Amino acid sequence: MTIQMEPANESSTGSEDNGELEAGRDWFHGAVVYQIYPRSFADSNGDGIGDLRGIISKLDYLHTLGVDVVWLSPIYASPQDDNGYDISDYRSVDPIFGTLDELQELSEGLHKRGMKLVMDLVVNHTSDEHPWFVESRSSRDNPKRDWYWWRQPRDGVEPGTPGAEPNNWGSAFSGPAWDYDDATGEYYLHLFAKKQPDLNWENPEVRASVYDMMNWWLDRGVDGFRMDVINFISKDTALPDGPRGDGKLYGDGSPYYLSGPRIHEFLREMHREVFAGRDKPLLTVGEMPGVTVEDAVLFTDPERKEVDMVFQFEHVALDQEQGNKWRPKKLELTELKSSLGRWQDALAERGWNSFYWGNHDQARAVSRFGDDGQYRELSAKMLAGVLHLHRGTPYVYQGEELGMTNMTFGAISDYRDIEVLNHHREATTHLGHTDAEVLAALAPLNRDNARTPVQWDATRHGGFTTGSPWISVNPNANHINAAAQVDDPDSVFSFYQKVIAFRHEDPVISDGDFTMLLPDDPHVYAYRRSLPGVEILVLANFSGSEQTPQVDKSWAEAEQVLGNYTSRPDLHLKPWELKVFRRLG
Ligand code: TEU
Ligand code: CA
Repeated sequence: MTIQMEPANESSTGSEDNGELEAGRDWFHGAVVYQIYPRSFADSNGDGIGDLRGIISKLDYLHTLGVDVVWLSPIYASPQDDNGYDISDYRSVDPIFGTLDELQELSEGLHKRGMKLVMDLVVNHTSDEHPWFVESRSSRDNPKRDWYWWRQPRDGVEPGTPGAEPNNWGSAFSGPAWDYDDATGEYYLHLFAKKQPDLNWENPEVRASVYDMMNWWLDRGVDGFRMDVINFISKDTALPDGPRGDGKLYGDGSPYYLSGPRIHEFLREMHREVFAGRDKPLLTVGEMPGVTVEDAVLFTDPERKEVDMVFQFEHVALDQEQGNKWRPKKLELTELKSSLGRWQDALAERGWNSFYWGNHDQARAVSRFGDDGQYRELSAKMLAGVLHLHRGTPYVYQGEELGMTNMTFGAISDYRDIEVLNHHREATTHLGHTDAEVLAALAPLNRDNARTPVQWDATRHGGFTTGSPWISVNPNANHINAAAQVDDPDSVFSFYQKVIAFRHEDPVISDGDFTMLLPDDPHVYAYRRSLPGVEILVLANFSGSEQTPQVDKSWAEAEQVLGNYTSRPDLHLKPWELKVFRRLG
């Protein structure tokens, strides 16, 4: 079966100027992307798991919000060990989510409303249940043996016992990055879960098969890909031991696979084999944990033909000791500004930024960067403004537009995420921590915070399901929900509508220059955007106390075009206030 897509009707989303873009200005400069994590979005059949039919029922909601693109986290056939990031068939839809026909309907429904569909591409690894891996593990001389990373046990150590792994790398989900396979007496590499063996991109057949699959999806009308950990696909084939940090059981292999030796070559080859010559506007975004600004410029320089933009992780590592999410610490606003400002500057001439506060792997934006108590609505709106008015393509993670918060889980049995469950087991059994200590440490930044279901209304389970949800719904769904917000002009949702429309309508937002102001102010995030003849000032208070930022006083006379309080013609900021001024000249 084929998914026949209609041409996108741009006229309804505010991106109607797409046809008239100046040369060199890419369409996605003016676009906003919305991420759907299908398992937690909307359940249509009462089995407690979100599905495609559920998404289809919310297309008008997305259209009302005004987003241009939907990025759909994986819906492919999968044993669901990592909620679909472990794929066993790239060309089919997992029955828990629906059917290929329903995906076609979703795609057509988006296109009809002027939105695009971007699929998740998970090709650093497959599921261990993918036929490629089933074959690969079947014998040492199977033709697909070399499609994955198989290595001999370490000399002199009993195979299958601790220390016999081919190197000391740890997996992102605790334990070693190697699993011993009795049948053939070798280990395979898995940078993530055991059920996520890494594909060997050195093998040209692997690359050709991936490109083939990508072309199959594009031919069926999808509009691009978000590429999972795509900067991990090229590994140093010597697979050397990595440095061992304090209190760590395993070594860090990332120096040998992060933006590895052939990464740019692989992405350029992918571009040539998959994207080149396709004339409709597509979107490619590479998820790249640990990517440096220098490399990001190379990845996103349009002339190099690699990807349109990358997700970088610097600003979501600032609230942790040494980037360890299980050791949270207070975020310093000055560090956040210096980090995001550096990315703005580095990609000003060449390349393009993406911007996000949250996704399915991160804490909820308002709980993390704002104040999810007394100032929840104000700070959620402020954060929306600060993020979306930067130079770069903004991403909204489902529920963020409602100001959804982190979840308070009780016991470890309330969690579902493999990363959390594995870490809890390792920390309590091998690192000597108590259950209470581990639960306290993982509360603020664990991934399940983002995975509680979208809160649609105040009915049972937040209107997400009529059955029993696969993960608890946040009890605050009784007052934080879509039904209460969509028609309320003062809601967080309505504020998101405004900032999204702002990008669509004002070229100074989509394409203006960026200048960070007041880098040393510990409470105020301030920046200017400008094009010849017009400039915008963004002032945002990241604190619960009043602030008077030291910016050019003449701005007080400019028109205030956006704010989260009633506008006042001055430069003072109330708690968590956002003020945006615009002037000509
Ligand atoms: O995430 C990649 C990644 O490195 C992390 O953000 C990871 O989720 C973890 O939080 C590290 O602490 C991508 C996907 O977004 C994630 O959901 C998958 O679990 C992972 O790849 C493996 O496919
Ligand atoms: Ca369902």
